Amino acid sequence: MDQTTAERQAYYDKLRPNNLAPLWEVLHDLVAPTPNSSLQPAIWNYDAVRPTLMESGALITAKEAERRVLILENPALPGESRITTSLYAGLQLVLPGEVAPAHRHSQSALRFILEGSKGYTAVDGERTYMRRGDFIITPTWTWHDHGNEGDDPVVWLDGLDIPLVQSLDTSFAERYGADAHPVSRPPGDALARYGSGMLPEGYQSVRPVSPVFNYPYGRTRDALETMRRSEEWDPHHGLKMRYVNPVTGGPAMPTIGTAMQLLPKGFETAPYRSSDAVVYCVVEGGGRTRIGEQVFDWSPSDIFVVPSWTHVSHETDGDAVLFSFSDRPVQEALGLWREDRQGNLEP
Ligand code: GTQ
Repeated sequence: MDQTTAERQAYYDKLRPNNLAPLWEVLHDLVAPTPNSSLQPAIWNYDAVRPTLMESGALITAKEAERRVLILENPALPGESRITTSLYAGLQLVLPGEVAPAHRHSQSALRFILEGSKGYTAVDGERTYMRRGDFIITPTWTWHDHGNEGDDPVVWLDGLDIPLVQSLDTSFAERYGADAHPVSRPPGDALARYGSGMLPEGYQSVRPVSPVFNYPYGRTRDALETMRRSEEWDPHHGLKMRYVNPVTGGPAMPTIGTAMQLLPKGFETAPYRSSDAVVYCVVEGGGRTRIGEQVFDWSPSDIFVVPSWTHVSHETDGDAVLFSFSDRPVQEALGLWREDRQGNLEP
């Protein structure tokens, strides 16, 4: 240690007991020229994870677990229950006849359905039945319980803003005290009322969340299939549609943005990056995605994550459909969101 280093170290040692620290030692990490995320790109192969998930079904009931979920942890952040810096993801299993009891919390959740046809989620008094490819929301502080009335396991991908809420220290949660919250409206009511290109006379939205809480895959897929005929492909995204709150045109929930994109057979997207780390779930088709320097092959139900400000490009074998979610609405609301369509692969 030279004289200067020793003097400075002695000075820093005096600071610590007083809860002080020198900015100049950390400034360039704190105020980085580009996001210096510690996230790693990663993929979860559904066929490989599924048997392990099913094993949990014999180990604990949905009721005892409250939510029987395997958390998808970013490999760079083991034990932190997060797939990106701000978002949590997990695979939830509900076996035939099981219920996951009613509760509510400040964290917002999305469900993206992978398996089963008779699973349901009830949100604030309305049940919605869930099928593969359906996108369902449980907005902040809404009562929700899940169940399975069918003969096959029900599995979905959960996406929650748990780490974001954690970093703001705003977690509140309570149990309803019974398995199910009372049902007061017939299934499909919200979609008919708010998702038919009309709104009830005099309707005023009271919260920044979509009154539609199930966006069925049939409608999404039909929309993409009809639009593909116009052949207007975005070089970076193919044909990409964002899920919106029909009242505002904004995202379905304020903290998590979601999209579905169609990439036709043989399509290669141009390199793209954005400041939001993105979680993808393959709905249909096969292909591969380059994330930074790594290439990940994927097939239906695989889940992969792209870190912030990392180049991503997709290539498909057949027609492919990808669901994705990120914290983009938060970044946009705060004026932080950026994208780079230059495709310049220099760092
Ligand atoms: O279904 O309410 O994956 O509260 C994590 C926390 C799911 C849920 C999760 C939750 C839920």
